[in-house]
Amino acid sequence: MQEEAIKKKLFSAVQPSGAVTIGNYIGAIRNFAQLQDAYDCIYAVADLHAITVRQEASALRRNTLELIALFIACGVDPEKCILFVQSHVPAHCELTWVLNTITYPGELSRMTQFKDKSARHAENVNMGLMDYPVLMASDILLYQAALVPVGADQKQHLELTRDLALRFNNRYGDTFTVPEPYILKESGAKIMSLADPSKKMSKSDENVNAFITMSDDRDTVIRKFKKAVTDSDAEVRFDIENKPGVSNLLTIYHAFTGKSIAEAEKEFAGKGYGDFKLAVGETVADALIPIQAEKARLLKDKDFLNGVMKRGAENAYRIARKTLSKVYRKVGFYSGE
Ligand code: AQP
Repeated sequence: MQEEAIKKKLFSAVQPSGAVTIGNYIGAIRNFAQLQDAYDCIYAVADLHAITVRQEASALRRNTLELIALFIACGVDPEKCILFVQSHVPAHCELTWVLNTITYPGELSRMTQFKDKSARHAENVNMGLMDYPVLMASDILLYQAALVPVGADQKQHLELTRDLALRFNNRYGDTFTVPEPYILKESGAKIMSLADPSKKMSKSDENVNAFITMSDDRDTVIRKFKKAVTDSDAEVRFDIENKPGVSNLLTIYHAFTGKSIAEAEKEFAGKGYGDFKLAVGETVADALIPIQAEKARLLKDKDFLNGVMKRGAENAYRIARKTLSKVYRKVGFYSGE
């Protein structure tokens, strides 16, 4: 008898909350293609998450389409993975409601991201922002994902997902797979702001010099790297504590060249920060060009992208519906059948 190996399910998502940065790319998107042969991958454009921070409607629509194109341009193959837009599968909101009833406000108000984003968007601290981790738990649990590739910044949310899965399973019987973090081999999966290396690089940063977007042109990339905050000595050395700016640039250089940090330190030994920043800028700019060209080509074929999204949502819904029916049965919703 022929045995077919059952692949583990892996889920990840990116918000269309702005132009995607090289932080999102290094920490998430570029790994997605590498994982698609070994795992059953489900990737979403998390537009429901994005509106927890105010978005302009037309920009959100454009960013959603662009993000689908970017995933594919970065090697995600819609024939191998499920690639879809979160709001196209209503089960995400439906499961969130049920999970809300086993989540305590204290555990949500303690979340670092909630505290950070509340401080950054003080004029719009809404319930959705607080409930963000429960929606994220629903994303993962709906697909019975065993693995979730997470950057350092999302570990706390994954912990909550595991707590909610266990809590639900204990109360209602075995329902959800309890997911494990998929720790990426790359060290330094967290890329910091170019303007303030104590903060993570974020696409919603108000200072455009703080991040490099995947669509920045060559001159812009180089200009932003030239402006990157470093320190007052002149040694290119990896030391997060004392030289966070230089260490961040070395991490980016390592991510785009595959050279080890030690090799990079050697390469720039005795050279000034000017040369170093220029080399990092040129390397990143060169690496972005083919991705940008492929994305532009895909964006010209909207029918193709719409087809990918439609098929993705149908396939996602097929899996999500099974989990949701099970949940509804367990909590006691009358099915009418
Ligand atoms: N700076 C980063 N370094 C490494 N990985 C990062 N990720 C985000 N920023 C970095 C990873 O990207 C994935 C998708 O993130 P997201 O868009 O869903 O939300 P986020 O983490 O909140 O990303 P941003 O850029 O900071 O968005 P905004 O500004 O809208 O909040 C995740 O896997 C994340 O780990």
